[in-house]
Amino acid sequence: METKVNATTVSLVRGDITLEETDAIVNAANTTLSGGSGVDGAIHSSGGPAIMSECRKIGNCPTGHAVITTGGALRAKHVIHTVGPVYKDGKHGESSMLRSAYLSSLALALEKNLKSLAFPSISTGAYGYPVEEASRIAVSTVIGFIRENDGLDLVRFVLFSDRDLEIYSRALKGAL
Ligand code: AR6
Repeated sequence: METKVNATTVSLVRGDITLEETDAIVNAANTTLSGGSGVDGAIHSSGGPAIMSECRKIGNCPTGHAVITTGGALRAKHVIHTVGPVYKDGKHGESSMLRSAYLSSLALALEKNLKSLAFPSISTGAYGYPVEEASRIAVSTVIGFIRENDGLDLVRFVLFSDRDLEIYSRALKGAL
């Protein structure tokens, strides 16, 4: 699914984010930037040690914030590492933290003059965020940001399953 918001294309695809050729891909990292499973593991194993070496120099990233490194051996030139919330019961500020993770990543992309960005479904794997609610937050945050800010040509969500793609497609239709 693909749509245009102002001058920015918003697209949803099913796939592996490590194969994306956008200027940056976003990593669903943890606060220590020390690697892990899921998207984080896939990005470090495909991108090689240059990414971890920059992560070590940066040191850490609080929940809801974002930092940028090289893309190493990836097709994307950069990786934006953000940290989504661990989902407890929805009453511990999870939604605002998730929104903040998306906003910080988008703001960093603009600041670095990047034109295209690919997001995974942040927090909905190991961190347990229910995907329906997370998809609505993800999509509405991205659309709100690009309505307010020019400069990005493409924002893509790369979903790992048909089910997630369907859920994000519903969220996108609902947000337009
Ligand atoms: N491409 C796109 N999506 C993927 C890929 C991939 N290659 N691999 C997994 N997904 P997760 P989180 C999907 O767990 O919930 C790590 O250990 C996956 O199916 O990667 O934010 C970090 O170090 C799910 O839909 O991220 C942190 O400790 C989504 O990406 C913690 O996990 C997010 O799942 C972060 O947990």
